[in-house]
Amino acid sequence: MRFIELNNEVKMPVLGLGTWKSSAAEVYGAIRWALKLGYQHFDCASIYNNESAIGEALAGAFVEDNLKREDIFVTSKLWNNAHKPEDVMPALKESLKNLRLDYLDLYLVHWPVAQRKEAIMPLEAEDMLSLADVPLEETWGVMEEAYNQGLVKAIGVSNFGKKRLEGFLDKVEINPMVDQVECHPYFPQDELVDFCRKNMIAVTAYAPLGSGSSVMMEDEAVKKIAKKNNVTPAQVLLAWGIERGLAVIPKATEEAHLQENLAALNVELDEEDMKELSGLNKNERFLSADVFRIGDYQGIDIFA
Ligand code: 1BO
Repeated sequence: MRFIELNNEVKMPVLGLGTWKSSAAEVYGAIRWALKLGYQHFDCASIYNNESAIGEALAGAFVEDNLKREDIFVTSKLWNNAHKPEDVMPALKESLKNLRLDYLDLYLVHWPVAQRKEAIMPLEAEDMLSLADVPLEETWGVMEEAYNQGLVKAIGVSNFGKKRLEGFLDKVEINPMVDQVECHPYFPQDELVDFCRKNMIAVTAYAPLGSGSSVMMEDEAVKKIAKKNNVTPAQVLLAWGIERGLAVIPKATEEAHLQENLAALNVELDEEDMKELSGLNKNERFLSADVFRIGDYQGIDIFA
């Protein structure tokens, strides 16, 4: 495995298993297979609604496969309805309980938006709470407490753009160690990646294969580079992210896909391949944040 060293010297494996949209039934088998294949990094979140099944799979592997806690890197994320300072610690503890762990390797603020506690997904304007009422730095203050208490080995954010990060760094005591954002050749986020590099914030790329869309894998340029290197289009897309110094967390549930994605660690793209892939930029996201664009968040650039 290859690692990215975070700004507090914690080592994050560059390739992890994404678990968003994996059902509880699917994710149990996926985690057990992934561990056998050599995956060490698991990207989870309370909103994915499958942390209990992941916890069961990890617990099984600790007992049956002699897995050691220190050999895996587990991320979870604070959901938007638990941003109020008094709700952060209980939400973290709930994830720890479901994952059956006594610490997380990384805990992220999932989105820079806040919702009412009762509103798991926002349905109406009143479900969204403005950031003036629930400031991100106050949420972060409790993330810092969790870090200082050793409940999490690293803390970070997700879906924070450059402008938001710039303002945030001025206000917080402990800088985020990671920003997890959508990133792939169609949406390379050069400016943000560059800013994070300069500020020692590691970037994890979600949706590195296109979040369920096959359009990037069917891109003629990607297919050509795959053929030239005798690898698959998915491996090209993942290797592109890794070569840029990012961590990538593709979702997979089937053994063949888990294996294919992991083997991207052995793919070496040359400068010409990298350049051609970077040239595919369409400034196009697969994931919009439209569901949150109601109430106070109407007309706001959530990804700023
Ligand atoms: C709603 C969850 C988005 C991916 O983490």
